Amino acid sequence: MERTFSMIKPDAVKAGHVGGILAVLEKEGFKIRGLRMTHLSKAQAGAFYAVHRERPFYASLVTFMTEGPVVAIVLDRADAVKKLREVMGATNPANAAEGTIRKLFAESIERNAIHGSDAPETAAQEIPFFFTGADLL
Ligand code: FUP
Repeated sequence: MERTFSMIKPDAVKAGHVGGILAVLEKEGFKIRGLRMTHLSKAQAGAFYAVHRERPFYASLVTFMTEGPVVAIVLDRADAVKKLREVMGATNPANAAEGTIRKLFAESIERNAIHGSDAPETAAQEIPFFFTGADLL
């Protein structure tokens, strides 16, 4: 079993796709171990995406990530990090494969419905950003 972190972004929450996205994740064999809805502050969104702070899209991304609530999710599965990235699809939904979450639910490269950790080490940093041990199974 491997653990990873995911987040349903404000575009997908607003459009009513929380249930649809969780259904895809469960169908693909992920076990939900933590689930929390929250509304990120600018400081929180800026810190979460600090790795992108020099990129031209950073300010716009932070504004988008604070426009409404998100759903933070902790997921367990064999090969969870790699499998989640596959199920999410390409960053730009125009390039995402059929059946992927971004193909099904994303609006654009910025408003792309879902986040998924890019490595087990990243997941281990991102999970405590949203959850304390007592919130997790
Ligand atoms: P991903 O891991 O697929 O979420 O993609 P990245 O880590 O490359 O990018 C993180 C987030 O930055 C994306 F989900 C959306 C945003 N982004 C943009 O808004 N514009 C870009 O050109 C690239 C990324």
